[in-house]
Amino acid sequence: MFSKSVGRFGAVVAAVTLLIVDGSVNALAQPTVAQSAAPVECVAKYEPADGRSVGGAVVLVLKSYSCGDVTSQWWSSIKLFKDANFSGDSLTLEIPAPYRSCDQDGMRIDSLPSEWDAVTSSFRVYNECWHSRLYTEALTAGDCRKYKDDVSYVGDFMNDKMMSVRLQSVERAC
Ligand SMILES: [Ca+2]
Repeated sequence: MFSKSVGRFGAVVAAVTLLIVDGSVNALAQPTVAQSAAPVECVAKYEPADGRSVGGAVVLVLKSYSCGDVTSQWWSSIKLFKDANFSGDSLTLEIPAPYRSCDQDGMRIDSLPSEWDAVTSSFRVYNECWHSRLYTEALTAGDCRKYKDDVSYVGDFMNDKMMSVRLQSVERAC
C-alpha cells in the first residue's frame, strides 16, 4: 500500500518534470509574438417565410449557412461581429431581391445559425436598414434594445445576448 503510494507520487513528479521540460522546449521553439488566427467570415441566407407577415414586416427564415471562402450575390442586411469594433468572426445576413432594402416596416429575423446565438458584440447595417432592434431571445422575444446605423459596441446590456433582430428604415420602439 505504502510503496504503491510512493510509486504513484513518483509518477506524478516524473510527469510534472516532463511537462516543465517539454514546456521549456516548446517555449523556445515558439515565435516570440503569438499569431492569432484570422477571423472567420460566415454568410447566412434568409428568404421570406410563406404567408407570414407580422406588423407589416417581412418575416425571414434561414435557408443556408456557410463559413470560410464564401461569395454571394445576395443583398446584405446586417453583419454581426463576435467582438467589439467590428472585429473577430463575422456573420453577414443576406436576403434575395426584391427584399434587398429595408422600408419602414422592414424585416424580421426570428433566429440565427445556432452558433451565432448570444455572441454578437458589434454590427454594421446595409441597404437602408438604418434602424435595428436586437432581442435576447429567438422570435424577437425577451429584452430589446434599439440602435441606429453601425454600432461599434452593443453595450453591456445586450453584449453576447442577441438571438434575433428586426431591421427597418425608420426608428421603431422596442
Ligand atoms: Ca462577443
